[in-house]
Amino acid sequence: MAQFQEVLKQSALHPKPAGLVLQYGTSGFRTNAKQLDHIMFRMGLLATLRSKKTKATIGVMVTASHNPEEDNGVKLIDPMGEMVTQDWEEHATQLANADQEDLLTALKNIIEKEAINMSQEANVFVGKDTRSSSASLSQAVLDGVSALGGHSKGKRSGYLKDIPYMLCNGKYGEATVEGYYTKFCQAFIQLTKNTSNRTDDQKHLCLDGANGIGALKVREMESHLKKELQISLNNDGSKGRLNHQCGADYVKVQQKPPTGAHRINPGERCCSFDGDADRIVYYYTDSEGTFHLLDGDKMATLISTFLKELLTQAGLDLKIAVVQTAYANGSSTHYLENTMKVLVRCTKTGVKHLHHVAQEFDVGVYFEANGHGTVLFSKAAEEKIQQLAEDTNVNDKRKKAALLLRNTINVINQTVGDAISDMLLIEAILAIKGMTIQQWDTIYTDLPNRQLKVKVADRRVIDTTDAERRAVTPAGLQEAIDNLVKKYRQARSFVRPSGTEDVVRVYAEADTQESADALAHEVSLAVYRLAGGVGDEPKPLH
Ligand code: NG1
Ligand code: ZN
Repeated sequence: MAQFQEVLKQSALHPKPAGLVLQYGTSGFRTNAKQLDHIMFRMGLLATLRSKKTKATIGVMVTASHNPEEDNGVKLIDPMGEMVTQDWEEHATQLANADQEDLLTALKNIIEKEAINMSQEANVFVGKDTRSSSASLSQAVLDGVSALGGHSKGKRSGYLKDIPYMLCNGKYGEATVEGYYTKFCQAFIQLTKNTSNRTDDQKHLCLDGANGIGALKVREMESHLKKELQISLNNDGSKGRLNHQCGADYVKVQQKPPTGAHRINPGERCCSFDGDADRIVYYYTDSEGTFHLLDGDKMATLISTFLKELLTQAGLDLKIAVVQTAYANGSSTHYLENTMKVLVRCTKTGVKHLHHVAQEFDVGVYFEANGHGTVLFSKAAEEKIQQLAEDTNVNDKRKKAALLLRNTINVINQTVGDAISDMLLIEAILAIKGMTIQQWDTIYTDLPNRQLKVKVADRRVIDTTDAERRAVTPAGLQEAIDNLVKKYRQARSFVRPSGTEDVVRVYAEADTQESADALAHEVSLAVYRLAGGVGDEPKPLH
């Protein structure tokens, strides 16, 4: 077939380095940008097949999120804005690793397995972040799309979060970038309309854009906010490097403010996006100059408490749950379950897993501790809220709650975690509750914790179960961890192979920072010894 001839011809321009094996990981393929050209071309092919199969538009995002500037990555987005299914992740890995001469066979295998009608039209949206490698890599995706006769719906050089949004073809509002801003900003203005006496101080937010795409989009969006939110934007991409000493990952892991920000006044509300603006964390410094981080767990708690109160006031019997991963601070889980009486579920790391579980509830609030997350409402829940908001026979209290719920739904980007939408949601809740960032912070106190990385020869020797909280292999590792955990109070620890870096991640929490640090170190040593550590043995933190 002529189509396959074209694939052959084009693929020669995007050759696969011999011997390179890459895995479709937590968030697609991610590695040094120099190794990704053939992957991009092949993902263009795969997205085209996926579009033919689903008879809908597929998104391809060229980004490595919070990774350093020299990395890049790619992930595929399904028609409703979700990550592609497991089967297609496997197809992606197969296609990516096929040797140059086996590419057509690998492609034909997928076509056969999925019974794809090759005469079906295909449409693909391609988006990229601001990395210097993103222009040529996204071109490689487009080459893949056109080699299989797919149409690329414009070379989208913009914000990645609007891709899933537009894929929904208008389900969440007018399907244009302009519609995206208008919808979220209008909902925010509606939500904050009756919060009397908001001073300019309260309307002010200090934002670190990580020198990424979110910063550009916030600039474009600002006028729609009509001064109801006044943003001081730092690390806006005009000079600094992407994610370099700034951004949500830096702030969360280093537990300190980003560089490149203005001097933060005590109590000033600040937040950081990551480079592709799907993560957000909040922070402030207190009058003693101590830094306080409010991460994904704090956001999930604030949001779920707010929604639960509104559902009660509205008299709506809808099932709400919070979905977390093993990295959620134990204090947050304890507070949600025991004080708020909210159902909490734990899944494997990676938003695709959280998203999936959140869909099981009427209202599913999901966040990773690192600030990646959103809220999902079932169709039935949205309908009930809508009906109540329009019902003329309900009392004022119920009606008011229903209207607030309706506007809350409108401020949320339900397709994926979207830092801009999350920011507007948090800002609206704080405004409605008249809450300062310190008051929000004191809802519960985080247990001291520590995350470390251990280099091993092959991280796949670690296999986990129970939402990654227990290691099944190598033999003896889980026992060693259990024995170490017993030595400390309020302690918990687990290890898992990273899906985005060639390391094993170690997490530990305990009643004091010293204990959390010591436990994390001891567990790192156990990993090093039992799972084939390479390089120097991990050293104690103190
Ligand atoms: P890995 O490298 O699999 O731990 C990291 C984050 C995830 C998720 C992905 C995708 C942690 C501990 N892990 O995954 O939560 O955000 O990157 O960006 O933060
Ligand atoms: Zn990201």
